[in-house]
Amino acid sequence: MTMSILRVLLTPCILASLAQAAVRTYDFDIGWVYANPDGLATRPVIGINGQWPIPTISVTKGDRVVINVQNSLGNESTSLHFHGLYQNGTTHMDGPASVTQCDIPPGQKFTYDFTIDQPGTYWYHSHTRGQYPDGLRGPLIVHDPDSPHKDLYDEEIVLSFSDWYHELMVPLIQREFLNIANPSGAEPVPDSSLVNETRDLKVKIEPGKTYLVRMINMGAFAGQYVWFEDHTMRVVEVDGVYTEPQDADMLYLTAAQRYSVLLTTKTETDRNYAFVGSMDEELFDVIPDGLNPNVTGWLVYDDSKEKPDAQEVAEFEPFDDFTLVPQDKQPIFDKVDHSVRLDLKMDVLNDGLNYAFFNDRTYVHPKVPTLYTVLSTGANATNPIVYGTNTNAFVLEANQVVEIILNNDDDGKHPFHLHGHNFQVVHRSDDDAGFYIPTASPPPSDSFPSTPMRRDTVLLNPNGNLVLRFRSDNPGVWLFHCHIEWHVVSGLTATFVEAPLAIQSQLSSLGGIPDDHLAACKAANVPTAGNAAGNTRDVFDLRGENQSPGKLPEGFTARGWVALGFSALAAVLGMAVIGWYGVQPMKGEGED
Ligand SMILES: *[C@@H]1O[C@H](CO)[C@@H](O)[C@H](O)[C@H]1NC(C)=O
Ligand SMILES: *[C@@H]1O[C@H](CO)[C@@H](O)[C@H](O)[C@H]1NC(C)=O
Ligand SMILES: *[C@@H]1O[C@H](CO)[C@@H](O)[C@H](O)[C@H]1NC(C)=O
Ligand SMILES: *[C@@H]1O[C@H](CO)[C@@H](O)[C@H](O)[C@H]1NC(C)=O
Ligand SMILES: *[C@@H]1O[C@H](CO)[C@@H](O)[C@H](O)[C@H]1NC(C)=O
Ligand SMILES: [Cu+2]
Repeated sequence: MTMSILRVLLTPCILASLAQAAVRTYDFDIGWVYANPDGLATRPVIGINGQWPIPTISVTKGDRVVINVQNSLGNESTSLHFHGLYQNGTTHMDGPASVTQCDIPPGQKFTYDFTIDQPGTYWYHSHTRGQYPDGLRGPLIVHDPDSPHKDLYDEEIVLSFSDWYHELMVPLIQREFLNIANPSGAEPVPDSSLVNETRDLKVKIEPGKTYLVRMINMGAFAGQYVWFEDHTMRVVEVDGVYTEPQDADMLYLTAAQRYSVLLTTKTETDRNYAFVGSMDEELFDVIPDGLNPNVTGWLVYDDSKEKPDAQEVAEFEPFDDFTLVPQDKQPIFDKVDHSVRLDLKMDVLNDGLNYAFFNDRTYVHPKVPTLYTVLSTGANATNPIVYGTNTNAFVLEANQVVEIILNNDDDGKHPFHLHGHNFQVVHRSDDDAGFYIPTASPPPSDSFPSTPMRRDTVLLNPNGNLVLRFRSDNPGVWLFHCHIEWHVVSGLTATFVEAPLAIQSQLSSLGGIPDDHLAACKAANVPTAGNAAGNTRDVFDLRGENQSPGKLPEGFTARGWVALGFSALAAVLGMAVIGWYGVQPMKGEGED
């Protein structure tokens, strides 16, 4: 990695306690490069400064980070989100396009500037529609001189796990996923599993030491089972939250989850050990012939010795994260001020495509980024109507205990992520429990854990439910969405507008949205004021807003549509074949 991209400038600090705070400046030129990470196909990937994998952002708690982005992709817009960071006071630096900023069009520059005041294992990735699986995803590590576990380990290791596609996302979305030939919404199945964006990772370790292994699932879709042969993991952090140590033989990392574990090496160096990331095939509608869901890496004690193949495990029995206890023992928020219920389902709309819904609405991005609507609608910003009919917007008051009840009316697993916060996971049902019934017993609320685990991404079980709680102490516009990128594309997103009047005063005290952010909108021809439709005069008039296709006519079932979709496809293919024959020169024609 070229060190010129990282300039560390020490800021003079008046306060001795902040003496270590630094400004870390990164110049990120985002552009296409070619790579072949699984050895099976060379393809264009999105790199930074001509390199892929992209650099790790590695800072110390308290640092200010300045990232100067140049979009050199030429043919795609982009954005960066810093997954898990609270962005307290800087919601405009959170990253999601059409939410807290405009997409950065090709040729434009855009600066992210924020302070990180939380320790742990994070990552950063594009938050432009469907883009990060093309490679714009990397670790973000926040070191903590005050970590409660710092005396328990000698060194750190960072491992990313991910799924990988040989095709680019744009054609996968258009030709396979959102296509009338796919009315059931089957997600494209990855071609490979990677660790550190390769299938050949050797991790050099020394005997008789303890390592802090930071693991991140940066994938688009697949959860990964992870285990180290003959070595126990001791979990000490999830998604940036320190936990009471607990031993685990196998972990399950959904897309976007992180774990830090203590791993103590053996005293002998007589052999090397395999470790495995294994994609959860239950997520896949079909398992293509020849798919290898596993990636093997090695703990290398002695490089001259064999790197053994992984042994087969009979069953996947991962550690249950629900049993984790945060090290700070934050008590359960037991008095809920505002409960939000979200019912999830998948269905076909009248364009024949399969979408994802919360409460019968699929997310469609507004014409004006939601944050800019907050800033330009005055006191009307507290009225959810101004954010549009397809943004699933909820306005939260400041400093309340907010609860999300999430009901899964779908037979798939979904990893849910909230921006701007972590949340207490106070209840998670098993598969097929149906909708959560708050008043029923069991589970009465006194069966909730007294110090629930907190994290920022959590798995919702098939046809099951989840109850999450957090305090609305961070004014901002924060998305809540499934972290399977296919489901983001098909609309499984809600918008929390937290303390909108406080956002207005916070940002005006900073001097408003920075000029380069507004310039990106101008270059992209995106309005920066008014309601979701861009109406500044009557903010309750949403005419012209972006909306989803309409519902299927009554009595027209998705199953019926599947059948029709296939016959329509057959007809289209038939016509195409006829058309193709039609343009072939007739035998003998034009030969005289
Ligand atoms: C953008 O450019 C890349 C690299 O040249 C190319 O592979 C890709 O197909 C292009 N994408 C679109 C959407 O045109
Ligand atoms: C894995 O990748 C991360 C991020 O690029 C890097 O910091 C780390 O050193 C790599 N680990 C190994 C064992 O090479
Ligand atoms: C992947 O690993 C699992 C668990 O060990 C095993 O059952 C499966 O056979 C492996 N698949 C391949 C293709 O090696
Ligand atoms: C954000 O900052 C405020 C004021 O310092 C603090 O009370 C609050 O806990 C912070 N919220 C988060 C999510 O860090
Ligand atoms: C709220 O919107 C209505 C309708 O556009 C407008 O008449 C009113 O002045 C707005 N209120 C404020 C405080 O901006
Ligand atoms: Cu999902």
